[in-house]
Amino acid sequence: MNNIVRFLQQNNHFLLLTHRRPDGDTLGSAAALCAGLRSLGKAAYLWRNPEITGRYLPFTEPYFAPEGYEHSTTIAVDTASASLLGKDWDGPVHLRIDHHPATAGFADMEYSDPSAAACGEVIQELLERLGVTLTKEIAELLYIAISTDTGCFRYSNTTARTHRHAAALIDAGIDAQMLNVKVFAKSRERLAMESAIAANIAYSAGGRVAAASLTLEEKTAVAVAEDDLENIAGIAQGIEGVQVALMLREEADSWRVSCRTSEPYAANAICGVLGGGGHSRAAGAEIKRRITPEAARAQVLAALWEMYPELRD
Ligand SMILES: [Mn+2]
Repeated sequence: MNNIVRFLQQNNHFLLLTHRRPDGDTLGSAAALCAGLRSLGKAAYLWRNPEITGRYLPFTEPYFAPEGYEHSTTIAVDTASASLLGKDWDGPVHLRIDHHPATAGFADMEYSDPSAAACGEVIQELLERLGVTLTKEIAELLYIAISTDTGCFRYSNTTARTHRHAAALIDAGIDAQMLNVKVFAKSRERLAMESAIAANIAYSAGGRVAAASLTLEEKTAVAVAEDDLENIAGIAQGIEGVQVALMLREEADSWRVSCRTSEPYAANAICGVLGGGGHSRAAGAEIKRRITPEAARAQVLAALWEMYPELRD
């Protein structure tokens, strides 16, 4: 971390990049870093990610770079690979700050701490090292980053360190309860989608495996917004007894696969069979074919069984 502290101190005119389909962690982390750099007298702005959704817009809009802002240093935050760099971003990346396991690097300088539950934890520690005062404004952004990536402190990535970070944020004066309501409130469309998903969950291996899918047609029928699709993999994961939750979501020409697991099953190993990757408890992959939901499920289950034959019925 010493290297990146020095790098941030020595450079200026930052542009902070968020990943594709930006979530609370990438946006909260980038905005908190942006505010922190500004407090050190630096020029810093967020790149206007074209895929940002309404849920996080109010928190991040004040940091968006104005038309014509000339940056000299770019930082990608919470971005595991070059293919996840924000849609339409094609410039160089000077620094990557992340919490995903190391992949093929794409930035000139890289720092990733996979033991952190959220990139927000890494940013919080980095700001402390930079001597940035934890203002309420910065603390709110870090709280959004950490609470969203931990499912409001419920996922297994949550550690004592995560709670210590959150405690420091609450000490800085944030209203955690109000933020939880803003970030986790469920829309009616989301509820309708959850009920559509619940209706087609297939259980196997004595209830240890749950596979669910959402077709484009089903998605259109319940009229969900992009925001409502966040963490749909968590729906099957929250069911009693489920240790491997598989969520398949149809896109125009492909299927997006999300996998959530509990011990001893490794989500990144299962998704690795399909050419994807991620964390041990949460990972993803893509099936780049137009096939039926049944065929997509069969393919994902085959990948699961290849890794864990004992889960085959
Ligand atoms: Mn993250």
